Amino acid sequence: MDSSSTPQLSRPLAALTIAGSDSGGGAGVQADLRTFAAHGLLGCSAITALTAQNTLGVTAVEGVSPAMVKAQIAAVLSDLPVAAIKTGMLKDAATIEAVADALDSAPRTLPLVIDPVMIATSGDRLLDASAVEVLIRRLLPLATVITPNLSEARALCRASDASHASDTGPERLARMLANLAPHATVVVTGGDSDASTAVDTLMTPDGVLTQVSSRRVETRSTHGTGCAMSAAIASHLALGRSPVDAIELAKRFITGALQHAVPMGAGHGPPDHLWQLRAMEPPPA
Ligand code: PXL
Repeated sequence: MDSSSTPQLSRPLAALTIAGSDSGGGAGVQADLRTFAAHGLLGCSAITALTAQNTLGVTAVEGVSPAMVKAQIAAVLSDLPVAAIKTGMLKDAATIEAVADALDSAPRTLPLVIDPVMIATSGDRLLDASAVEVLIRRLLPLATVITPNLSEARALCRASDASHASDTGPERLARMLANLAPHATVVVTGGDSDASTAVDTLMTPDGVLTQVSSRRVETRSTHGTGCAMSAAIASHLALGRSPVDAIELAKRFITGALQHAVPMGAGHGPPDHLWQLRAMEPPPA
C-alpha cells in the first residue's frame, strides 16, 4: 500500500466532527476541519462548545445547548455524504446524552472515532468530571476507534470502577478499555510522554495487542495534536481503510505535521495540518 498518498475519491465524501471550537485555530473543530480537508474530505461540524483561547490557554468556555448540538448532527446526517464521524470536546453529561441520541439514528456501519477529550494541554478542563461515566455508558459502546492519551485512559478505567488505574501501564489500560468499547480498536497514545520515541499501544476488538512507534519530534507546536490524530483516523476510515491501517497512517500524518510546524503564538502553537499540500506547491517564481 502506498500509505503516504490519499486515494482518488470516486465520489465526494464528507466527515463529521462533533467537538468544541478553538478560537486560536489549533485544536478542536478548527483542527479537525483542516485535517479532513488535508485528506480530500468535506468537513462538516456539530459544535458542542465555544472556547476563547490562544496558544497560551483557555480564557472562557460557553456551551451550546444540547438541542442545538442534536440539530446540527441531524441536519448534517440527513443530507451530506458523511463517511465517518469523530467526537472531541463534549463538555458535559447533557451534551453527551444529546450526541448519543442523535447517533442512535445514524447507520450502525458508519465509523465513529471517539477522542475522549478531558483536559487541554494548558490544563483547562474540557469535560466535567461527572460526565466521564456517561461517556463510558452512552458513547464507548458505539465506537470504532477510541484514542485516549495515558491520563484519559486512566480516568476512564477509574470511572468504570477498575481500581488502581492510576499506576497501570498502557497495555493493561488498553485491555481494560477494550471491555468498555467492545467493538473498538483502542489506541492509548503515548506521544505526550518524554521518551525519545512516541509509542501508541493498540488493542483490536479481537484481542490483538500491538505498538506503533514514531520518532519524537522536538517542537512546541503541539496544540491540538490529539484532535488532528483522531480526525486523521476518521478520515482514513471514511476512505475505506481498516482501523489499524487508519491509525498507522494518521500517526505518519501527525509526525509530518509536527515536523513541518512553524512556531506561532507565545505558547503551544498548532502542527501544520496542510504539510502534504504545501509539499506539492510550485516553488516561488
Ligand atoms: O486537544 C484537546 C482539545 C479539544 N477541543 C478543544 C480544545 C482542545 C485543547 O485545547 O481547545 C476545543
